[in-house]
Amino acid sequence: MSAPVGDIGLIGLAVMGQNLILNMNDKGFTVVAYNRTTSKVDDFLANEAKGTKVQGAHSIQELCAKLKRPRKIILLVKAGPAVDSFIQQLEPYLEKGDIVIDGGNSHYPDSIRRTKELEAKGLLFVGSGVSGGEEGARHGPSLMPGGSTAAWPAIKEIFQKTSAQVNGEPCCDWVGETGSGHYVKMVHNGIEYGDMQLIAEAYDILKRGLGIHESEIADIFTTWNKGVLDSFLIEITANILKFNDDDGEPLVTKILDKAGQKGTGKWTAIAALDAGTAVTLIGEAVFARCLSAIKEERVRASKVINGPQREPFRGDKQQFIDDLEQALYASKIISYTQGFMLMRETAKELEWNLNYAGVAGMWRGGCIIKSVFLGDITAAYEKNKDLESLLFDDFFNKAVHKAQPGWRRVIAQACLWGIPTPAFSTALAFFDGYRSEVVPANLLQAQRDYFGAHTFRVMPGKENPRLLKGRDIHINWTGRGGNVSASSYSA
Ligand code: 2AM
Repeated sequence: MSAPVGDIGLIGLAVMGQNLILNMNDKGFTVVAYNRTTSKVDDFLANEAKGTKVQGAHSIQELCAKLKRPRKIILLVKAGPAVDSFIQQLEPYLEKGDIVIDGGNSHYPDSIRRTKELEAKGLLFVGSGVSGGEEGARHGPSLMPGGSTAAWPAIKEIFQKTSAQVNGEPCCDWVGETGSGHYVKMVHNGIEYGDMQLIAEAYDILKRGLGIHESEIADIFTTWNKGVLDSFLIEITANILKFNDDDGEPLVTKILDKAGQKGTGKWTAIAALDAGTAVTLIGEAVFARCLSAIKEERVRASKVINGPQREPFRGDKQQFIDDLEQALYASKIISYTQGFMLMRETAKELEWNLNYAGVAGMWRGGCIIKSVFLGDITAAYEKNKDLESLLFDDFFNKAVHKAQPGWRRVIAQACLWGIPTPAFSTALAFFDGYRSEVVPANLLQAQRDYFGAHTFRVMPGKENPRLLKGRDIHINWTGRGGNVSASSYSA
């Protein structure tokens, strides 16, 4: 048999898989393609891949035989059992040091498990976030690989050449251990939910608050896209708002206001609750979609629940629009701050060495949340890889201070108008909580001790013989009952 020619194999010839193969082919790599339904291999070779270096395989054995060592095989199949099934089918034909890469939408706990299982067999596993949809896969996606660290040198060149490039830098770097690639992809999707919700709230305020028509709102977004908000989502929002139906009406005004979701935003919110990290903005973005989904109930409610009489805006309109830009920017800073706090917390718990500067760099191009802003996050983590939160970085610290007055004015005005701003408002509430040396959790602790004898600790500087430092204290608040604390009962 002739020497193997394949640089990398790919299983799963749906659109994403086909596009990623063609992309890797363009970058000079010889890809071997395989699919469960093998007729798709022939179709692909005869059509989309015609005239390329792409090779076909009609069995797993043939696929493995055509690959140079260490073998690298990307799975782009439906997340779940199909991934495990292919790993099982591949194993008999793989040798020590070969690399299985899952580029699908797997949930990170599966990637943690698969890394451990394959490493125990002397194989290497990579779970890679792939973002940017079909277009990204074809012309340069954001790639977020994590897993067996020993695999990185072997796949680095293919991955970094295949990914999107921003200012000559690849939107791909090694994320970290085990399931971290898919974890970071999940957080990326949650952040995408947040960014979209913030833009939707800004649109709502401009439309229902200021009474501005879509065509003019499009111009405002176009202007914003030249400043600190410069990003793909702002750009496409301007284009969407400009897009008219045949009767000249903005098409967006005819779209039913019921948002769908595939669940990765929800995963991020659940992960945040599990980690005990206040990722409130993504949470609100998920809930806003839930509220949108009960359209019929909202229609009924709108008939019987009145909001405030909406007064026409009498202030300086341009000033308010500038404030709104700052409100959007500040809220976005909070959302990313929260997202990175979540990754930091999980990394601590799972003992991952996460490459935070690299993560922001990977998101700079090729994906939905790509923006200039991400370059600033990369810079912040390059300055200090152990940064506690983005708000401690000089650049972002100055930015939120500058944005703060306008941010508050916008939310106050929206409240008076009765226009919901769950994402803007939760961002500001987080900001005010985060910068508070003292929060009213003292009262919560007192309540918990009062009704449940859950005990509390004394505030530094307030110690006395009854309130001893470093001790779990229980007070008999009512003068009745005993002094037994909750930890003394075995409930
Ligand atoms: P198919 O073309 O044979 O259906 C996206 O659905 C990709 O995942 C396709 O390549 C599809 O293969 C593959 N796929 C989906 N479910 C699968 C399964 N249970 N086993 C193997 N491949 C699967």
